[in-house]
Amino acid sequence: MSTDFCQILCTGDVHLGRRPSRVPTEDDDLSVRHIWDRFIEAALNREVDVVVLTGDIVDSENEMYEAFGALERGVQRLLDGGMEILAVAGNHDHDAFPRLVRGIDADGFHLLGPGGTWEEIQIATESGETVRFVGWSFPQPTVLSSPLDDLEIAETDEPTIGVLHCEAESGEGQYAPVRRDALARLPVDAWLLGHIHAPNDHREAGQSQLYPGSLQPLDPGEPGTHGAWLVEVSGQGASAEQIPLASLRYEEMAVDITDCNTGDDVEETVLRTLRDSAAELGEQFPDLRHVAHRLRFEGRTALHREIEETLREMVGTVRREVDDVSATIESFKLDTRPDHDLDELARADDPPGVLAQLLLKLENGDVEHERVQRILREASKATREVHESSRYEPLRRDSETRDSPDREELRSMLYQQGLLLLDELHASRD
Ligand SMILES: [Mn+2]
Repeated sequence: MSTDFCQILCTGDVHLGRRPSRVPTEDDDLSVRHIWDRFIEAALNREVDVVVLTGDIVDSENEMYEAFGALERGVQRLLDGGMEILAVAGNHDHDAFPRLVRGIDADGFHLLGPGGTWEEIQIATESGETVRFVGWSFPQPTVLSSPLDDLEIAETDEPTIGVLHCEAESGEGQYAPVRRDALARLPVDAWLLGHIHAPNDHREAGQSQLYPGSLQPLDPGEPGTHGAWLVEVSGQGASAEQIPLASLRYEEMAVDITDCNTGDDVEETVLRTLRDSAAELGEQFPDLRHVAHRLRFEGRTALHREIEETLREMVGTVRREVDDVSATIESFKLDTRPDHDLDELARADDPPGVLAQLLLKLENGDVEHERVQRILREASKATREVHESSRYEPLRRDSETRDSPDREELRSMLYQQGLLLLDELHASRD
């Protein structure tokens, strides 16, 4: 019945050896290694023809020993199951991955294009058809030019799949930058890509350009559904479907607290939000075990100071369980608006009045005013110093904390801190 020539299970950016950030560390179900094992199971259970790995499978900076063991065992199981494995090396494993392939030295385990060259390989599948794969591997940690400059592919009748670890977008960057239209001009039915951790099944001029994304999300900058991708190749081209294998999900969510009158009300609202979220997502994704929430609070409230304290205590300590799924708060942001009448307060020249004048300017985005300019400059200098401190170097590997806050983030941080200060001034006057 099926007209498929070839079934491929694809993943990339596994980063074996890294730990997902801001989740309970004692929980082995959330480890990358655990989801890697799940990926191997999925390939075996589905009896796919080929497993494609799009680079950065191991993270050479961390725990190499653990990563190597898990990778080696997984590859061996796939080979024993009669599967072909095609891989390219990424910027993080340009050195480690080729070494591993040489160590295993099996006919079914192919590293495509070692040392920054292009390589073509034909795979004959059980249906008797052949599929052509072309691939290129990172030779060093950074590559400033497009690998496509050295690629020539002959036209053929066979379906062709390209495998590449690269930055596909504008054609600029340090990690093998390529333009999407340049990818689309080549006689390739589907590109299986690596490097960008957000899953994206992009179509360019009818060609599939799939970023499978990280197998298990690694930090809050990788929200949404993650997992492997099942790619089916036929005479008509290729189609891709995500298999949500990840046990972890980072979820951003808005919570309106306009109707909350006390800190206890807020706590109750948050707990209910976590419970509902765990229940709903757990039902939708059977492999899910943990949801780390980033909560954004909205609405009008006079409870700023109290909410801030309540929430600080809840982050990292509160845990709600529904069936197999637990829910925590990874961080929160207050986008609430004050119950104070800022316009009214701003008419006075006492400390709350001066603060209210400033808050109104921040709120209206009137950042050209001299005093606002000065405060933004000082805040920018202070945050940059902290950000550039060598002490926090490890945090710069986290996509969340890689860049120091931009002007808009600073404006919003100052606004919220100003509201807290206003509450404080009111409390001390009362
Ligand atoms: Mn990469």
